[in-house]
Amino acid sequence: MNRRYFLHLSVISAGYLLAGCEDRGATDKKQSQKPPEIDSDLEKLSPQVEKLAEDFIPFSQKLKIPSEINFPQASKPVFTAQKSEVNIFEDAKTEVLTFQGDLPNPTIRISKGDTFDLNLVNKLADPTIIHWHGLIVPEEMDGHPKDAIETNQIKHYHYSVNQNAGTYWYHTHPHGRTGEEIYHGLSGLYIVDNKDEESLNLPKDEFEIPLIIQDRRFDNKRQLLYKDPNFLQDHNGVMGDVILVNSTPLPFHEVKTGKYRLRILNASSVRTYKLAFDTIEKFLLIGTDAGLLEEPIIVDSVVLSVAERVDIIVDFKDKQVGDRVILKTLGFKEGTNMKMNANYPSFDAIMDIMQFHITEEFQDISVIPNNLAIIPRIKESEAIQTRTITMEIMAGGVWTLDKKPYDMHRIDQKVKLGTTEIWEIKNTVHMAHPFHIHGVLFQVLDRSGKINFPTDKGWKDTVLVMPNETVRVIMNFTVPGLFLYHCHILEHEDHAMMANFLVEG
Ligand SMILES: [Cu+2]
Repeated sequence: MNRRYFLHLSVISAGYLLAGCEDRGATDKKQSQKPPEIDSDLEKLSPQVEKLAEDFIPFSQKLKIPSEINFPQASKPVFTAQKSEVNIFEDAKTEVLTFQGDLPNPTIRISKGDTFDLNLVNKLADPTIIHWHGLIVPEEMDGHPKDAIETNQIKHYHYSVNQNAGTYWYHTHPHGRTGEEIYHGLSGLYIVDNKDEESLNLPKDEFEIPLIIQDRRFDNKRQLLYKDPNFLQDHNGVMGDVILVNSTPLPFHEVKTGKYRLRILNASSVRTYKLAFDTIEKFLLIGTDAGLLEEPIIVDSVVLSVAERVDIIVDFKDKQVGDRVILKTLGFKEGTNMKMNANYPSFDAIMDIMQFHITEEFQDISVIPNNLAIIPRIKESEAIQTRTITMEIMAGGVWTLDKKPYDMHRIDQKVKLGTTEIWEIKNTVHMAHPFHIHGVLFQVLDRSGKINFPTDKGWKDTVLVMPNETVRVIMNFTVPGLFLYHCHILEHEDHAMMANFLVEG
């Protein structure tokens, strides 16, 4: 086997040390007294785990924090989509794609009411375009694949931001290559602030941490591997064994004994995470894709599918200097029973994501308010019609919506500007799909399945539709033009699971 694996199952961090890796350092000694966690994947994946010990020490690299481009101070920043070599691993250069030469790409930071202005230069071999995910912008600014620019062309983005404070993101969206480009680096965070939120006194500055989670595959030269041509299952979604946070593999981050606001984005290709902490039982969910919830919800885990964001508050007050806390995924076996590439941890794999090192006492007297935001509920009675969108897999394994493989120039739905509609998204397949609509923010009315998602209570632009489930969402169409709706599993949208709707004025 010439591939090396860095998979890190939580069972290792719980102290179930395998022969030959006792020297992992102080990180795990503290917890090594605890009994191992039961992990059904351990037997299946243990050869990979042994490989890990030879190659890579988890939690040895410091979490990178993206730089920020702040508007309105920033004057016409330039994003040059380009090949770059960066240190994902400290000991090697990895060839990736970046906007400004390094990873993670900068975070866009802008206040409601301000104007966004940026030039995209395409230095890639193929056409590309940036989509501002969750931003309500004019059609020509949205980054539809029909607007992709050729090599060496420039696209000027200019629009005003007039929506809820929230954790949005950006990524390229070229026809058929979105998965490959995001996989190699072309995405980043886009945070909108506003005054209402400032008065809440939520943790900020060093106590506010953006976390972009992505699972990836690397070869033995630390180079990214995308779809494996030998495994057709990769068309169902590319899952990796190395979890990157802000482009850092299994990083650590130093914290104080106080409250932290974590803005978390799942920018993976297909993997859904069920996020939890190993030694902190409860945390607060305070926000979803497009802003704060009405009130915090106490949770012990939160499900985050591709393209979704959560805003959470975790409190390290009961920890002591020297303690370690791991953020992990508990696995999400409900997400699929489709065949995936068996060389990589499956949907139900328990995996570590990163580790927090408690390094300093801190008297945190802040209080998270009970009332965070007002979410005006869109009434069902306002809807002028209900549309049904069906998620399908066609003969030959082609992922589609309504049995029609995506055609960039076909209008699949026509909607009237200024109206409200209910969309009923019906999943007919044994795999959960995150459904994203451009040009709107929506509210989830209900879902037919059994799992209760607390994130359904907030503003959304992406919603996970479980296998054989129907989810109803409601929204107002406020911007005219041609927009997309699609599955946000990147290999599915590239396949054909995407469609166009026209909002007519
Ligand atoms: Cu899908």
